Amino acid sequence: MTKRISRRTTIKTALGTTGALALGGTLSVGDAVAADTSDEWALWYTTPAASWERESLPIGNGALGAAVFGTLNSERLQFNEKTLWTGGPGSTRGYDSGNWTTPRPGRIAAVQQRLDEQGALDPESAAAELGQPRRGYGAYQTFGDLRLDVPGAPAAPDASYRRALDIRTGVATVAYTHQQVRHQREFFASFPGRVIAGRLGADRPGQVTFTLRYASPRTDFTATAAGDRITVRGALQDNGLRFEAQIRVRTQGGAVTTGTDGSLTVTAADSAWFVLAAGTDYADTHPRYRGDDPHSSVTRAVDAAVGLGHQKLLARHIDDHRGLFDRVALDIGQTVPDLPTDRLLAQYTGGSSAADRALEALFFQYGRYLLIASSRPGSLPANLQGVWSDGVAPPWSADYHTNINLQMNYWLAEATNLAETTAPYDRFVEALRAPGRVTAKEMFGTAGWVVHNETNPYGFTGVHDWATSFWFPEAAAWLTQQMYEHYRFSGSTDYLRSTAYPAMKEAAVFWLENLRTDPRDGKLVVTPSYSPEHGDFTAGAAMSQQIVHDLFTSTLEAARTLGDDRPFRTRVETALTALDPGLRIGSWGQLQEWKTDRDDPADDHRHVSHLFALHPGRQIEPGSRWAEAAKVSLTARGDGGTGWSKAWKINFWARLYDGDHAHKMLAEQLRTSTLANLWDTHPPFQIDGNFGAASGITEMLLQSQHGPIEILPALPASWPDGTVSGLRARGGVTVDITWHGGRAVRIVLTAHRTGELTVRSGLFAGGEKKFRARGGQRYVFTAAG
Ligand code: FUC
Repeated sequence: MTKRISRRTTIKTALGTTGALALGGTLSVGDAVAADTSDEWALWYTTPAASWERESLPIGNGALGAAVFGTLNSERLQFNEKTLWTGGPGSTRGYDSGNWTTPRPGRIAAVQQRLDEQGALDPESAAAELGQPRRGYGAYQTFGDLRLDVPGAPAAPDASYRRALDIRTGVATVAYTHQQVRHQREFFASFPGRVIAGRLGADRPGQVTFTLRYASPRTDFTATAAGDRITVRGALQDNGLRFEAQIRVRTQGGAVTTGTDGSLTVTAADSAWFVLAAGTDYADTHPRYRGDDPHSSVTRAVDAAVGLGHQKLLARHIDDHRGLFDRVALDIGQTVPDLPTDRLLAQYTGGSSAADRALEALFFQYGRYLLIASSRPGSLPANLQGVWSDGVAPPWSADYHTNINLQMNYWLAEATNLAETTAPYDRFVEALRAPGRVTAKEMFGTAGWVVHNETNPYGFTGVHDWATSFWFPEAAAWLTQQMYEHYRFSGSTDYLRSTAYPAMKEAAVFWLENLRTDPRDGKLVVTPSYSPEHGDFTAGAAMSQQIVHDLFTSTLEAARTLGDDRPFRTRVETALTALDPGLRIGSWGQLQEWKTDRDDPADDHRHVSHLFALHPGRQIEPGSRWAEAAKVSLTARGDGGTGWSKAWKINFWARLYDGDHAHKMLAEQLRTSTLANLWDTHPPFQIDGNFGAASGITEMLLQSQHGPIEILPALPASWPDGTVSGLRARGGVTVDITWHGGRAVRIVLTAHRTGELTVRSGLFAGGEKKFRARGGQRYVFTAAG
């Protein structure tokens, strides 16, 4: 079905051989560095990037990221290291983790009292009571730019120019012809090698000449060059965080000379390649958040990569990347046109063309690519911009917003078969518990752990005073949801016991101690409660209740699975029975966002928080009256919103089994909230929308949140024929589906664990098949059988 248009370039080399060199293949000296420029899984362009945000192409290995510009006479590789953050302990502005700097005994109880009496409180008054100015929060920093100045390169591109990112291999390339010489650059970020690597080649010997230099918007560093190495060292002025980057360059032929300005110049080489490693002395340990000086680990990484050699480094990178990326294949009837990605996007209508399908499939796989590139074990999780961030003052500090954004970043991880990418998330949550415990004690006077609306890598678990976003103690509970999902997908009780359950239980303890009986109806409620960034403070807003309901339900399940002690289980059971579940239908048939009927049918606010129970929660069953009410609310909110909001709506409509509306939201996101480099835009660039959309597309094809595996639950009319393979369902199952005319014709389930499975599809008589699957077995169902 898929037509693949190959633009594999055939190049005459200096040695007189002619051939198309696959990127992963042997690249001999003097040959052009010819990439396999097949377009099926590539983003490509005919001009250099003029804008970091809209056009640069991201590569990354989790800890390190770089944005490739492809500028002809001065290549710009803007790069990041995930832990380079101002703020926190030692910040010149002071730091308090957001905990109240002076005790406020009885303050929360006083607000609860006012809510009991008045029913609502405006956010400004609540912030005056409970907030405080934020100090020393800090911001994610660019590490700087690696510039490759190429003297004599043309100033402007001509028809020979091409800039591409192959998301299947994780290699970015820039190629152009100048004065009959074909030049090519390639860049990748190796997870096994812990480096970013680049190579410059030409199809004639002696044609590679450039100067490599470091540039930064800060002045807190020294850059020195010695031999084939540039060393950049410094400490952030704000908090003294030490950082170091090293770059080493190797050539075939030609010469390398050092500049007193810390640059290296390569002259008349046949080809040259370099590696870059970077690190800081950040550690994720409360309360100091400092570890070893980065010098030796950075030195080891660059030296090991140089020792390995370019070809092996590249081959290992591609193996590692494809080991994750290739697990899922998606064909929704796309034909990849011979069109640069910016034009493909500009021409996209969400209609029935095969080119539109190509963009949708690419966008899905790009979401997976971005997660692989920005979330690997050993560093922090993907932040608001993944790992990519330009400048010293990114939007929202490029932090970890926990009122949806960080959670959304990981919605796709399990179902799209990238469970390994959740390790940094788990570790981040684990690291938040120590400061979160302090906040629970100091602000609430209780046990448990808590974090509010947003956090940084320095354990900011308290509050600030921006009225509409400072208060959200439910965030800790919500964060643990992904961990329980990891267990539900994998079935690993070891993981549940060691990792998920301790975090869940401690979040549950916080709520057991902090719920309060609503004098109006005797139900347990969260108070004060604030539906994210919307409306007044009240008691028992729907999302607050649904999150606690979800946490208690999962904690209880986990406690039973692990056989945790009876008294604790009884406590959770009792609280769950008394808890207001946060589901209520209002006067116009809507699912209420608040406990009282305050919803405005004309309100199109981007947060649709009261539908948490539909997605990412599992409290609302499809076909129920709650699902109907959720649909009324969602319809009223409309199809607009910021990038991530549209992405969430794809998931909602998929969970309502409305594939056409889910597809409409996908089309809205691509048409109005996607930049030329396919980054999601809020605006500005925010990566959550990329991840949320990939999750939504998956939800259209496969769901399992209620237990049964649902095949093609929300297939849109515009995807009548297709195949998907390698998706994961809860219960440890890999799922492959082929469909024709909107109906599944072949389902392959690979069971990784032994257990009862229920599979729902029109393929089965009565719409359902139940059987006991044996771990390691593959089960094939076809229309004929
Ligand atoms: C939440 C959203 C905003 C933005 C911010 C980073 O607070 O409400 O729209 O996405 O996160």
